Amino acid sequence: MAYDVNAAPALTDLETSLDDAGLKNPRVREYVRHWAEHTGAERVEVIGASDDARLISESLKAGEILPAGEGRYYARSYVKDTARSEERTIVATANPADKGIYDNWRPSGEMRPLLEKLMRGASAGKTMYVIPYLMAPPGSPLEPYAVGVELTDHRTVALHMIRMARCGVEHVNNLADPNRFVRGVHVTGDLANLGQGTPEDKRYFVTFADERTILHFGSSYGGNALLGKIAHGLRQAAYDGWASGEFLAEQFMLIGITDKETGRTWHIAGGFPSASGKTNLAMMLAPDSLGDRYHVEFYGDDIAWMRVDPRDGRIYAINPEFGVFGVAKDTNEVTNPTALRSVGPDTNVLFTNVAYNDDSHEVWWEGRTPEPPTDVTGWRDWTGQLISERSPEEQGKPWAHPNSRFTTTLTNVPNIAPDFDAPSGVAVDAIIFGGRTRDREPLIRAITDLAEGVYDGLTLGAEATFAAEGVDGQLRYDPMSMRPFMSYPEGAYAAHWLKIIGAASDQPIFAHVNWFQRDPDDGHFLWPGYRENLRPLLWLLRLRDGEVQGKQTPVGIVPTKEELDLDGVDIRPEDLDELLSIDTGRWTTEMAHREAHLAQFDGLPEEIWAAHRRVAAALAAKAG
Ligand code: GTP
Ligand code: SPV
Ligand code: MN
Repeated sequence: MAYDVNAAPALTDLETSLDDAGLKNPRVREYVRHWAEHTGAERVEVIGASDDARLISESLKAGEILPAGEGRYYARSYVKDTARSEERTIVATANPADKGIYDNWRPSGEMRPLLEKLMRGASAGKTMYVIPYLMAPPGSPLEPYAVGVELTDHRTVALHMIRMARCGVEHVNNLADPNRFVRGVHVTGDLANLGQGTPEDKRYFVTFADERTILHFGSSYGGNALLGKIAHGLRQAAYDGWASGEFLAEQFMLIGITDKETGRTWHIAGGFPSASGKTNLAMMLAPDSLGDRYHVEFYGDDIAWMRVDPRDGRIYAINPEFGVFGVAKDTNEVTNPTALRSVGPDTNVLFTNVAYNDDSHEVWWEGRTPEPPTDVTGWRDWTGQLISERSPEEQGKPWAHPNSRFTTTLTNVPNIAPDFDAPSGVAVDAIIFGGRTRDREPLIRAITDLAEGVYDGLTLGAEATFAAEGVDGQLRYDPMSMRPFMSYPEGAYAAHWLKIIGAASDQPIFAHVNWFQRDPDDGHFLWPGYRENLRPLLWLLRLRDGEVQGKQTPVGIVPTKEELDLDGVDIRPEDLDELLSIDTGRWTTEMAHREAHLAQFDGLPEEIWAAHRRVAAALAAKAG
């Protein structure tokens, strides 16, 4: 595109608009000026949470979003822009030693000019929204790592950022070091001409981790465009946590479980790969038979930063986010009533890529009700096609995209913990890993040894989902659920885990959970899941407190049937047996795959190899 810097029309007003917004940080102003000129944006607008109502009404007027009931909104994305792209996501630094197996490392000297070229003049005619944000509860000891400024040329992305992060100039105006903020530039590009998923793909999503700069070009979807969330909250923060030696940043949910009889509260953090149950677990309502006694509190559903608090030597976790970007599919009154409350009237929720009714402004997605609405009048699928105009071959297609989502702030979540924004976070009692695994993995197995727990996270194997393009259903290893978000080498990552958790005086117990085991013949889920998932977690906490013993197996401690509170659970006895058993033969085969998986990682700590050998030896002894 021909672009003449001198032609930038209204940028003379830039200083005035920064002044009017009260943006004082000189380094932020310098940065905004640089990228406004570079991208050719027509005007610049600094925004924060207080601008939401105005931005919503502007977006409605422009037809970028549609009303979806009282205080609820709906947006469709471009049809080829519905999920994260792992292939196009890159971590770039100046140091080739930062190259790992999963971080798609490239030299920053090569990527910088590429991104600069793609972004030059690419926001011409558009408004550049300047969004200062904080990825931490205010006052957190990790605040210095949490400050950022996203520049985006997409208003719907700005609306999402306001929901997902704490936004406003106050987060950058009085920094001890005014230069210490993550610089994130998001340029949407011409979505219809980017060759998504072809050899001519023009998209690039790059985190320049050692420069604390994020340049994303070519998408307006979630993790590709909300730079505070995934690029900063996970990739950049993981890198910073490692480089400083201070903390871990993981794709983890974070919950509290309170026993109302004793008043005791435990906290569990845990990683499941994308679209594998973190949000649902964090919003879990106790099963009816346990509801009088237990209550689950939501702290976070996608990201946790963890550190040792020197005051008591325990691991403390915070949720750096301020909202939920949740999967719509299968969310209903039975599976997740909490989620439905959090997207109810006047929540200012934004739905993306679900089905929408032009007349009634209702939304629908697969699993919302057992069958789609019978009267299809006014209903359009996520691509905008009228259901009534579908050809016979198109009848079976889903109405909503499988990765359609809802975006709502934490304060709308009915089970939000009262202390969700406590600056120091909460002490972690247990760390769990899990994923979509159709066989082998039992309902829960507890691990009491640190190296074996870290080893278990590193060997998390699961089916990938529709949350990323082109990988749905692939069985793959997803270490700690961080495979798409890894930003430094895996050997160093393992060592950093051992160091951080190892420094705690009272270490969390580990466990591997699986809600997704299936019957090989008819495919039904052996475990009912959702609200019932509280039961194995209660068992884990009792094990930690020494109240139950479980059954030692080569791969960890499994509950006995008697120990698992199953009052009111609808489950076939043979399914339960399967869920609590370990197939030694199947696990022995798995160990060979694990060995090959771990062998890819340079410099993997000897403790991890020793843990692998211990598990392998225990399996061999069992097999006799
Ligand atoms: P990301 O936001 O992509 O990181 O996903 P997530 O891990 O938060 O996943 P989420 O809780 O949104 O769940 C994704 C899908 O899994 C939804 O369609 C859920 O309905 C489904 N799901 C969640 N928990 C369970 C469960 O216990 N059993 C079954 N069968 N499905 C579940
Ligand atoms: C995921 O894909 O794991 C998400 C959604 O949590 S995104 O923000 O797009 O990464
Ligand atoms: Mn996620």
